[in-house]
Amino acid sequence: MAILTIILVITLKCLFISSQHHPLDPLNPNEISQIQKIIKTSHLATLPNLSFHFVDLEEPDKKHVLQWLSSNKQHKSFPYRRAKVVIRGGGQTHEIILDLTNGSITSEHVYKGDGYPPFTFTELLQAARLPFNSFQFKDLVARRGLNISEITCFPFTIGWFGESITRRAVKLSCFYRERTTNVFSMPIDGLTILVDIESMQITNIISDRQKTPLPEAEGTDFQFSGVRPDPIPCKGNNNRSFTINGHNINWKNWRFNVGFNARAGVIISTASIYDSGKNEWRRVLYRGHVSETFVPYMDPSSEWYYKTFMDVGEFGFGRSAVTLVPLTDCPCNAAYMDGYMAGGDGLPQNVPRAICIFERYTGNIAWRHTEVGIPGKVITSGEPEVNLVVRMVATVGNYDYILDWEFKQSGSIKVGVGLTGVLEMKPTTQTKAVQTKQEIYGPLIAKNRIGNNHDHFITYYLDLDIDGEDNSFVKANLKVKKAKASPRKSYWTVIKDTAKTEDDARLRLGMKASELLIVNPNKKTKLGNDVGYRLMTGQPAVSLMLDDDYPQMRASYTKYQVWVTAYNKSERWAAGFYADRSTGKDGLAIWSHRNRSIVNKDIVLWYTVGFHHSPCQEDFPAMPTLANGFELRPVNFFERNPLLKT
Ligand SMILES: *[C@@H]1O[C@H](CO)[C@@H](O)[C@H](O)[C@H]1NC(C)=O
Ligand SMILES: *[C@@H]1O[C@H](CO)[C@@H](O)[C@H](O)[C@H]1NC(C)=O
Ligand SMILES: *[C@@H]1O[C@H](CO)[C@@H](O)[C@H](O)[C@H]1NC(C)=O
Ligand SMILES: *[C@@H]1O[C@H](CO)[C@@H](O)[C@H](O)[C@H]1NC(C)=O
Ligand SMILES: *[C@@H]1O[C@H](CO)[C@@H](O)[C@H](O)[C@H]1NC(C)=O
Ligand SMILES: *[C@@H]1O[C@H](CO)[C@@H](O)[C@H](O)[C@H]1NC(C)=O
Ligand SMILES: [Cu+2]
Repeated sequence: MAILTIILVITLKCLFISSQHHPLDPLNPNEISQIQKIIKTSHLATLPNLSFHFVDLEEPDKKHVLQWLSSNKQHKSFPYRRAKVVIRGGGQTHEIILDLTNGSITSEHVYKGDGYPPFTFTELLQAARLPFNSFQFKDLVARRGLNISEITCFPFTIGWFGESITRRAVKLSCFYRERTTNVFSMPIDGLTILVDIESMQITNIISDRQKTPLPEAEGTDFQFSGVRPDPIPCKGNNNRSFTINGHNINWKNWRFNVGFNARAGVIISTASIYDSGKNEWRRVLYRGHVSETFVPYMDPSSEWYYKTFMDVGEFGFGRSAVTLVPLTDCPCNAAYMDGYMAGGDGLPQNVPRAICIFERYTGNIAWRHTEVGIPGKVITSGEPEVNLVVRMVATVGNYDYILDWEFKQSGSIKVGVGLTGVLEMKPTTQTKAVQTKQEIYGPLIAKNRIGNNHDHFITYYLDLDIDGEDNSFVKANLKVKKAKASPRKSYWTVIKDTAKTEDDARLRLGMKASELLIVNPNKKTKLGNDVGYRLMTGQPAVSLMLDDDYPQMRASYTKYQVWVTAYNKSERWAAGFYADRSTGKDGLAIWSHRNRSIVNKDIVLWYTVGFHHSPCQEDFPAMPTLANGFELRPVNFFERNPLLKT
C-alpha cells in the first residue's frame, strides 16, 4: 500500500511537471484542490459560511511570460504560479493571492467597494428551492389551481437602482412544466419572490391579483423529433492537421494557447502566426476573451424592470459552459477539451467536452483568379478555405451563446457569437397582433405570449500585441474630396489619424466611414507601411437607454462599440470585477476616462458585439441561431498574401 502510494505520488509529480506547458495555462484540478486545501487549513477556514466565488490563475507579468516563452523551457520553471481567489465569509468579500509553488497565501484583504462577486451555483440552487418550503408560496400556488410538483423557479439577478446600501439578493420567477419541456414558455405571471442570499431566506413574495392566466402548453415543445440527416462522411480523427499539447494548439501557420475559466469561458493566449517570408513566428494576440455581457430587457413594469443581466460577472460564461454534443455542436473531426473550475466549496468541478477544436472546410474560396489575358491560355488558380475553430457554448438560463474563435491561414482571426435557445416570455390575454392603446413591451410571438424586447451586448477583451507590445490605434478615415481638372467631381481618400489618448479611441460605429487599425509603429514592411491588424466590425449596435438610467450607469461602456485603453493587467472585466449589484464606479468607462496616452504603448482593444432583439414568431418555441461577430485581419502585416507561399 505504502509503495503504491509512493509510486502514485511520483507519477502525479511527473504528470504535474510534464503538464507545465505554458505560464497562462488554466488551473488544473490538482491546483484547484491545492487551493481549496490551503484556504481550508488557514485562519480563513473559521469564517462563517465560507464559500468560493472565483478561483483563477493570477497571471504572471507579461514581461515574464514572454521571457519564459522565448527561453529554453526545458530547465526552467514558470515565472510564478499563483492563483487569485475570491471568497465570501462572515458577510464579507475576501481577495486572496496564493502561491502554488510553496503553498502559501501571499496577500489577502477585504474588499469594501460596491458590488459582489459572482454567485455560486450552490447559492442559486438553494435559492431556487426555497419557495417549496414556504407555506405562503404553497398557498398562493394552490389558490391559482397549480400543481406545485410541476413548478420550477429560476433565480434572476436584480441589478441596482440607486439603493445606497445593497445586499446580495436574487428574484425568483416561476414557471409551469406540466405537459411541456419548454419551461420558459410557461411563465407564472404576477409572482416574484425576493431571496436574500446571505441569510438564504425569502424576504418578500409579491403576488399580483391582476395576473394573466398561464398560456397553453400545446405546441411549446422544442425537442427535435425529425430524422437527423447523416453527418457528412468523416475520415476520422486520426489524421488531424493540428496538435494539442496540454493547452497549446499548433495548426498550419498558427500557434496559441486555449485556456478556460469560470468567468470568461474560453481564453485565447499568445496567438502567433508563422511568417514563411521572414521565417519567424510573429505575435498577434496576447490574450482575448469575453469580458462581459449585458442583457437589458425593455420592460419597465414592476415584474420586469430589474432584468438587466450581466451574465459573465454575475454567473460566468465558463460556469454556464455545457458539454458539447458531437455531431450537433461540433463536427465529426473535432477534438475536445474539458473545462475545470472550482465549485462553491472550492473543490474542482469538470465540464467534460467544454471546448471543441476542429478544422472547418468552409466551402468558401480562400483566394482565386482566372486569367484570360494571356493569348492562347486560360490560367486558373486558387485554394479552398480551411480554418481552425475553437468553440464553446454557454447556456445561461434560457439563452445559449455559441462562442467561436476561428483562425484563418490568411492571418485573420474571426470571432463569432451565435444566439440561440428560448426566449424569456410574458403571458398576455392578447390574441392578435393589433396595435392597442395599451403599451406592450414586445411583439406577440406565440399564442398568449409576448417576446419582450431586449439587447445582447457581448464585450470582448482583445490584448493585441502586433509584432510586440508597443502598438498604436489608427483611425483611417475615408474623406470625400472634390476632383479638379477631371470629368469626375469627387473621389475618396484615406486620412490616417492616430488616437493620442483613451478619449480619442472611444467610437460609435456607423457615423463615418473609417477603417480601424492596431499598428506597430516601430515595425514596417519593406515598403515602409506600418505593420498592423484591422478590426472588421459586424452589425453595429450600441445601448439606447438614457445615460442616467441605472442599468446604463452600470454598463456605460455599451454606449460605444470600440474602446482602446492602456494595458493594465488588472483591467479585464468591462463592468468591473464585482458586477453583481455594481453601481458603475468601476469598469471600462472609468478606466478610459483616465485619458492615458495610447500612442506606441501596450494597448488593449475592446469591442462589443451587439444585438437589438425584438423577437418574432420564428424565435418560438426555440430560436434559430442569430449570428454576429467581428474579424481581426492583417493589414500590411505580411509582405504579401501569406496564402501564396514563396
Ligand atoms: C512563497 O513564495 C512567494 C513568492 O512567490 C514569497 O513571496 C513568499 O514569501 C513565499 N512564502 C513562503 C512561506 O516561503
Ligand atoms: C402533480 O404533479 C405530480 C408530478 O408530475 C404528479 O405526480 C401528481 O399526480 C400531480 N398532482 C395532481 C393533483 O395532479
Ligand atoms: C450563514 O448562513 C445561514 C443560512 O445559510 C444564515 O442564517 C447565517 O446568518 C449566516 N451567517 C453569517 C455570519 O453570515
Ligand atoms: C493525412 O493527411 C495527409 C496530409 O494532409 C495526407 O497526405 C494523407 O493522405 C492523409 N491520410 C489519410 C489516411 O487521410
Ligand atoms: C491598474 O488598474 C487598477 C484598477 O483600475 C488601478 O487601481 C491601478 O492604479 C492601475 N495601475 C496603473 C499603473 O495605472
Ligand atoms: C485627453 O487628453 C488629451 C491630450 O492630452 C486632451 O487634448 C483632451 O482634452 C483630454 N480629454 C479630457 C476629457 O480631458
Ligand atoms: Cu435575444
